[in-house]
Amino acid sequence: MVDMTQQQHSSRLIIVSNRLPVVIERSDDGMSTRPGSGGLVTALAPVLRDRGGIWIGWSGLPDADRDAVDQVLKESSVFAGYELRAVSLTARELEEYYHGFANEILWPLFHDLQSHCHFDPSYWAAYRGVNRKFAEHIHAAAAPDDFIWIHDYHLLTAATELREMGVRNRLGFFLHIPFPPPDIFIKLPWRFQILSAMLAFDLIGFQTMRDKRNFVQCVRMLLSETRVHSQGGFHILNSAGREVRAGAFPISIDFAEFEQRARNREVAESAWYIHEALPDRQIVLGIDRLDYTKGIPYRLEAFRSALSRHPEMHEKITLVQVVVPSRVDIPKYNDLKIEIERLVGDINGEFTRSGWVPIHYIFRHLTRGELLGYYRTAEIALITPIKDGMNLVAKEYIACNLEANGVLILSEFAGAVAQLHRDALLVNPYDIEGMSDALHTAFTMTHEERRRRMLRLRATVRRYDIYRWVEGFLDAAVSRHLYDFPVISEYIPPADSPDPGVSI
Ligand code: GDG
Repeated sequence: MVDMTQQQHSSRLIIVSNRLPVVIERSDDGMSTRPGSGGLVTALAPVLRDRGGIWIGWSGLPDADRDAVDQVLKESSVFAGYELRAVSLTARELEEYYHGFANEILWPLFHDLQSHCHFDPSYWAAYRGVNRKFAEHIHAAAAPDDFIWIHDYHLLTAATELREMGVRNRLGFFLHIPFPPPDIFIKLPWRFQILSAMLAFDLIGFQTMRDKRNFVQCVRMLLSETRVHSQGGFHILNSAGREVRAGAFPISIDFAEFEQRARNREVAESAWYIHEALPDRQIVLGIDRLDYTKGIPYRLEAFRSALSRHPEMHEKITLVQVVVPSRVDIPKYNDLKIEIERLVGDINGEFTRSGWVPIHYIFRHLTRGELLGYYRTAEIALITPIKDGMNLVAKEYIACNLEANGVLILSEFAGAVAQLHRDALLVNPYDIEGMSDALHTAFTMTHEERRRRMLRLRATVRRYDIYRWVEGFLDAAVSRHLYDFPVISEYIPPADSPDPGVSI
């Protein structure tokens, strides 16, 4: 593998994402910034500093004063060690490109929820316009040798805009969310435009083989003049004299950092207090942003089913369900919140006994310390999205499970399943009784079995961490070799088992 840090830095790295990796705050004294959280920025920052680099993204403030934003970013750039450049968006652009096209069309469609889509034609024009705006900023910033790495579903058409502007740089793209199968993708009124725009990149990274396969099948079906073959783990697509490579690069976390922080005293104390308040019971942890892709209502029904079918679990198990507020001003999201709260109320009303409330429901953002405390102390993590690009919560739980006594129950439709399927308990997130069985299996699993599985899960996530992911993508962009990822064979539910979730 090419060590990017040892390359001579003639080629800078330009990262482009919808949001910048800093949060800009307004106050009476003007503007200030604080670092955003997340493994992506932690992993990319050293590479950006070393090679020289620029991060381009929206400032996070609609209709903001450009000069003031540029000034505050200039100061933060010195601190970050690489340059931060803002793309400014109007409130209207934000409404139509971000809330509209990205989050009312691409987000639900790419998570197989076409009935949630709102195919408003004005959103498409805004999406193209904002992608062009991003492209203009990239064009202005890039030198001919720079490698440009664009992230996620907000910017699918940026490369074609760049090519129209005459930009010849190598362009990489990584999709953080799933790519849907052809039957679903063809519902998109702008399916040809989106797909052909993607072919303006040189390297397209997906989270899993499943997503890469879906993309290739869509290209085969809709862009029949494109020739496709596979080579060295990539799919190579040839169209209009250009070659595009598609590969699977499962994203990960900074394992060492999570492990180390989970070990510190504040987290150990927080973990101790959580269990002290819930003595003699196993804690089942669910943590999700308020979103209909997370499968929260089915999960609550599964917990209800487990309590109904297995009375021996009463008073011995507590579900801590954290829901992080998100988009509550949108009616669909508020409806979901009401549904979750109704279910929690119903289940608690039915099963609560003196000294035991089966579901502890938290509707707020946890501090990092609280989050790690829950990760460290929960005996079971219940992660059941109906579809998810990867799901970093699963990997973070594993990294923080220092005692190696936790059980991971994981949806078959989370991208993380491709790497973790051997040692997690897999469930179909629509199968309430299957999930209820998996909860019982986890609850009764022996200490030895838990340990055996968790140690292997930890070894996998430790080995394939976020640094390896960054290195692998950049390596593939430069050297044309496939990233060595033996553990991401596509997960297919076993045909001979009627209930893969609990077959061990
Ligand atoms: C996309 C894809 C893909 C959550 N609650 C709290 C909190 N979190 C942090 C977790 C984790 C992150 O948020 C959520 O990570 P996910 O992987 O679930 O998803 P996203 O970043 O939203 O979205 C996803 C990912 O991109 C990466 O490619 O895995 O599939 O949808 O890091 O720790 N953090 C704190 N308090 C909380 O209450 N502090």
